[in-house]
Amino acid sequence: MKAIIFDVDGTLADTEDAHRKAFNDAFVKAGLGWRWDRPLYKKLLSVTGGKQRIRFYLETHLPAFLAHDDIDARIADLHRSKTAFFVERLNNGQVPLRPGIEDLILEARAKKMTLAIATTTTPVNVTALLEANLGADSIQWFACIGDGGKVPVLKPQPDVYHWVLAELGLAAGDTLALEDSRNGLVACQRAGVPCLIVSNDYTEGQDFTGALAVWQSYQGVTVDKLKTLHAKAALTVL
Ligand code: XBP
Ligand code: MG
Repeated sequence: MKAIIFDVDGTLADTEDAHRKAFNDAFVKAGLGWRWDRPLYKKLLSVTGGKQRIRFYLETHLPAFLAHDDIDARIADLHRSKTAFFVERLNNGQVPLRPGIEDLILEARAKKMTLAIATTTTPVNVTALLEANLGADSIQWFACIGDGGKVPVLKPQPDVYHWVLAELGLAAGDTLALEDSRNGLVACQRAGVPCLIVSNDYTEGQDFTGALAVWQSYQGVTVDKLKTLHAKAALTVL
């Protein structure tokens, strides 16, 4: 195991409720009567990417709205507004890292492991989350940051993992990805990247067949535990 690749949403932090509230803030600001509650948002999470998620909502709940000539621009405007509300929450310190994540990152850094990020979210969301929780320098701790701005096609397609592996110059099997969702797991599988799932309230109960393991928390997770898991997976493949 030469590198650990971190997903962001649901892995570094339980961000999805903050995303959900930011979408709702944007809908209110735009004078729309839409409101995404938790059960609805859980369903909408089947589609990654905020713009794609808004479109999916319209397709499934308000198909007539899609007939607007300027629908793409409307969705883009709504998403820009949502991102501003989300970043405001991050900057206000309202989105902490998942318990155990900071210790794991600091230990991995001390052990000179290569760290990377593979996410489908908007780039500014990643930098704001890292800066708010780990300090301004922390962006430099990651050898590369693959995000929704680097690749056009999001998870569950493997593009962001291919991009990260190419940047790192490593084979998929030499890395370990930390993910929280089925879409993340499938992206890993399609790229051949071994994947540990640490689930959360939004992703618990999804189909995680093929994950190296499914855990519920990062508390007590050490680099050695990850290496043991990774080594066992390599043996199984042989
Ligand atoms: C996370 C996502 C993201 C966020 C929204 O998926 O699907 O789209 O919910 O972010 P993953 P944006 O953890 O698998 O990367 O609104 O910035 O797209
Ligand atoms: Mg995730």
